[in-house]
Parts: sequence; structure tokens; C-alpha cells
Amino acid sequence: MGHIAYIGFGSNLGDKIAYCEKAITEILNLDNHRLLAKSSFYKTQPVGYRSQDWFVNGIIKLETDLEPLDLLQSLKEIESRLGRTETFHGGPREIDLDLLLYEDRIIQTDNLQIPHPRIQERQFVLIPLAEIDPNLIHPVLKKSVQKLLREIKEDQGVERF
Ligand code: PH2
Ligand code: MG
Ligand code: MG
Repeated sequence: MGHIAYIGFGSNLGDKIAYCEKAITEILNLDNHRLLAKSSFYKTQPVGYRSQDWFVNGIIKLETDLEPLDLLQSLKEIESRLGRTETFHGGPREIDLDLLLYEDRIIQTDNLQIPHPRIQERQFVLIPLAEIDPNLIHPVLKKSVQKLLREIKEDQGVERF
């Protein structure tokens, strides 16, 4: 039986759009993965460490047969295959694939936290998520994506391409 997962992608090094497109293709080439929805691509200002180039960000909604840790492992392998180089935490990257939500599961381990702990702070996640599924309920905060988005007061610089 398929499970529904949301994956955020981001790139701010090299050909950003090409890295995002390639990552999506690789995810969909995994056995038994089906694309349910894909957001637009967004040009976003860096959140956190600010002295780096702007990002391309977006979200896909997937059906997967993999359990969360196996899906995470597959995402890490795709990041490496696409040539992600190690910089520093929060620093520039060719491709970042984050498992944001998996069904309504709550997982707290050293390697994996689901829901992703910073969804509610980030317009670059919530805006594409709201484009796909505005009424999706955050399983911990028990609020819709639309509501979480309205609760962010500052403009973080997210523009649709
Ligand atoms: N990822 C981060 C830190 N800051 N800012 C933007 N705009 N987009 C990102 O994907 C991003 C970020 C850490 O993963
Ligand atoms: Mg990330
Ligand atoms: Mg990551």
C-alpha cells in the first residue's frame, strides 16, 4: 500500500533549476513511486545564514512504498549522486531534499524528525505546500498549512518563477 509523503527540494549552487528537475526525476525513478502533485518553482531569499545566493525551492507530493527511514536514505543517495558537496550546516548546496511530512506520522529520532521541525517558520516551504494542499493539517500543530502561512508576519522573499 502506498504512503503519502511530501518532499521539499532546494538548490542555490550551479544550475539550480536543473538540479531540482533532476532530483524530481530521480525520485520518480525509484521503484513504486508516483507523483501526486508538484508545486511551482519559487525563487527564495536565504533563510538563516543570509550571505549566500538565492534558492530555487518547491515541493512534491508522492506516493511511496518505502518506510520513512528508507525513503530518507534514498533521498540522501540522490543528493550524493547529483553531486551535493559538503559545506557547512545551512550553507550553500547543489541540492537539498527534505522529507517534510509522511502521512500524519510523528517521528523523533536522531536521524529523522517528521514533521520537519521548521515547516511552520518557512515561507519557502509553506507557500509551495499551500499551492498543492492548503487544507493539509500539520499533525503536531493541528493547524492547516494555510493557517500556518498566515501566522508568519514577515515577508521572507518568496517569488513564483
Ligand atoms: N534551506 C536551508 C536554510 N535556508 N533558505 C531558503 N530560501 N531555501 C532553503 O531551501 C533553505 C534556506 C537549510 O536546509
Ligand atoms: Mg533543508
Ligand atoms: Mg536537508
